[in-house]
Amino acid sequence: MTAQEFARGRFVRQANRFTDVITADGSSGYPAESGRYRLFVSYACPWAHRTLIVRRLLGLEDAIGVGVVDPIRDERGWRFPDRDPVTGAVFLSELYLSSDPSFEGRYTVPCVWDTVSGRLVTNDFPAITTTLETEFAAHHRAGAPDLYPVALRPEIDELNELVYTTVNNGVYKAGFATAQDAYEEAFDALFATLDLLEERLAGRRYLFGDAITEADVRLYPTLARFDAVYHAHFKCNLRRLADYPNLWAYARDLYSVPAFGETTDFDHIKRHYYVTQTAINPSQVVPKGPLVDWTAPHGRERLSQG
Ligand SMILES: N[C@@H](CCC(=O)N[C@@H](CS)C(=O)NCC(=O)O)C(=O)O
Repeated sequence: MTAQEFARGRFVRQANRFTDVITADGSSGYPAESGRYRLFVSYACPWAHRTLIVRRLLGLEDAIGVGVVDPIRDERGWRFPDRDPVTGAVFLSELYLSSDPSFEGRYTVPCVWDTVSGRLVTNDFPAITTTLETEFAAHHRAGAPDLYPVALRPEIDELNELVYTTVNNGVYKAGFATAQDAYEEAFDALFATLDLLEERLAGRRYLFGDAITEADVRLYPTLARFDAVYHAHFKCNLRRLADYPNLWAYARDLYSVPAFGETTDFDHIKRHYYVTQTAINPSQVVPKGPLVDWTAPHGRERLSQG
């Protein structure tokens, strides 16, 4: 983590460097063709987790290949367990630096590689899921859900903004704060939003009613990591996810959907955070708990009207 990422004890996320866009009509120079792009992810990373969920929900597995990095990262950045078979890279940094030799930021997942031009197209994580949802529509499986319905976009975007600021990134702001006031501010905002979401989910199965949307895709990765990592490692310990009846049942409901459950790897998640983030866990010891049953019945079918 570089020094400029902290401002008075506050964690500040770096700007995304690669922001080219893939379009259905190819007008950007990157047409949404099947088999052309490769998505690089870590199962540990919540931002990458979103992209895996959406790829699976929409049936884009054949259209977009995936390369998974090792969960443990050292100062050289993400590493592939074996040489990536498509690009030949051992470290993700090779792909960043061959795309832009002057790149000086962190080599982050998720990112998308274009096999035709042989360069990174984007590491702009909020844009990756919506690109899969909109520009890749021609490649969706038959009967794929509409995760980003046009009529709901303003409301979804608004909720996503709150969830990003206070929950998805809020846990990082709490965990990486090096000043008491910065930590407490992030902590208070995080639990205020969780309280709000707990209430919202009392009467609706998903955040926007009976159907899963982009809003659920963005909230879930943080919930999946909450009790296993954020509660202890990031000091987000006012309550556990398991202490919120609706949010906890909602998270298990989503987990029961293969696109969510089968992309959730608690081993990668725990080892990554506790072993890699040595500034806040110098011993690199990985906790054994918590004992959580993600497959317990969630009982939320009753909230669906259909
Ligand atoms: N691209 C964003 C979000 C993605 C992100 O933070 N990914 C993390 C993993 S969760 C990463 O790849 N970090 C690599 C590093 O810090 O070296 C960022 O740069 O902050």
